Amino acid sequence: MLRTALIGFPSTGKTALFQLMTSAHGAPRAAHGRTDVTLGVARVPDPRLDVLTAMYRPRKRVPAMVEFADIPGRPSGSGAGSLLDVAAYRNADALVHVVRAFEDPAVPHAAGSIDPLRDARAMEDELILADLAVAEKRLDRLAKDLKKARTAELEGEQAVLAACRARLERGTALRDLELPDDDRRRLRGFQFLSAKPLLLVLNADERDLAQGLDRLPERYGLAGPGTGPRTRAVAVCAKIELEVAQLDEADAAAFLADLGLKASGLDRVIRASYDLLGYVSFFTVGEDECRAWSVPRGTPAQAAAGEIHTDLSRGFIRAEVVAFDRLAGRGSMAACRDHGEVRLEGKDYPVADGDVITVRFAT
Ligand SMILES: Nc1nc2c(ncn2[C@@H]2O[C@H](COP(=O)(O)OP(=O)(O)OP(=O)(O)O)[C@@H](O)[C@H]2O)c(=O)[nH]1
Ligand SMILES: [Mg+2]
Repeated sequence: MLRTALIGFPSTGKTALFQLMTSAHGAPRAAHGRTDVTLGVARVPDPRLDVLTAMYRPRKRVPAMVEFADIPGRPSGSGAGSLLDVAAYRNADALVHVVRAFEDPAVPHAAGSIDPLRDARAMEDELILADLAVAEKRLDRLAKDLKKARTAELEGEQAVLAACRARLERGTALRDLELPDDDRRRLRGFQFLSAKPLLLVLNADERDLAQGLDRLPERYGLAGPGTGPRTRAVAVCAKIELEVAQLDEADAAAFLADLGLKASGLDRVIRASYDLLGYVSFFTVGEDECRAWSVPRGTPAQAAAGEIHTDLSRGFIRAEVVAFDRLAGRGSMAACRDHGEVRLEGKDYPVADGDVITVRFAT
């Protein structure tokens, strides 16, 4: 399951967004050993799963899921330590920075005024400072160890960490750093925050709805040229959309249309996250269960099978694959077979978005 953590200064709407994303799916729970970290799960909306469910009428319908961790914000300049002691940030596949754009005299802004670009940059600086603290600490330790014994591995680690430190000292995040696989492996354990893909969620003012939310991140300078490949920005209006989410489906759709929104906040945030991370969905079907799964684009069939169950990966023989569009078009797996549209693929086959997969495996 894809794991994300909400990051942001106080009173930006993190908890409101968390509720918007996760309210449809069970009660949130406290993270292990922390009372200030709340974990919740969002179901990934996917109309294709509805089509498959209508076709198979399974006992269970299981959407793909994304975990969100909600953590109270601390004011800008709280120091690197304030980010470093939250494991949910370090364990996340992506960070979601909730940036406040809504005005509300009843909800004071920690920095005294509304300025999304300033806040986005301030958070970037916090991430960079937190990483710098980690890199420096490890480099000090390495210098001592290398005096005792020089090994190629330690020297390699020192070289790549020094490159990271130089970059961080220039005020640049590690997100877009291109590295050979060896160096990537050396850095993995540090879980650098500024290396994680970053989704900026602009929490818009109600008045912004009139002009539409699509272009809002760009208008604030949070999207467009100059923002790196591993960042995305999307705008929501958490408070209003939370109210809409409490309506039944038909009313909610009508209300969203009234507001000029093409999709719900949940939809837009999830889609932006998938796009950011390069995730694709594949499906497993049957009378027992129809289910959506998410894997990074290009994941080989054998590894994708491992998402379902480790036995399926271990005993993997072949994957029977049919594209969702074909299956939906023909109306049944049998018809797809008759037309030769069910392919047999080996363990290295890169799973494509919309693949409906049956894993053949030996126990
Ligand atoms: N007007 C308006 N108010 C909002 C919006 N989103 C959140 N709020 C309000 O702002 C206040 C703070 O929102 P929260 O979601 O609790 O903010 P937070 O980021 O979780 O705050 P911390 O956990 O303290 O860091 C609450 O009173 C919300 O109702 C919004 O889009 N518009
Ligand atoms: Mg909160």
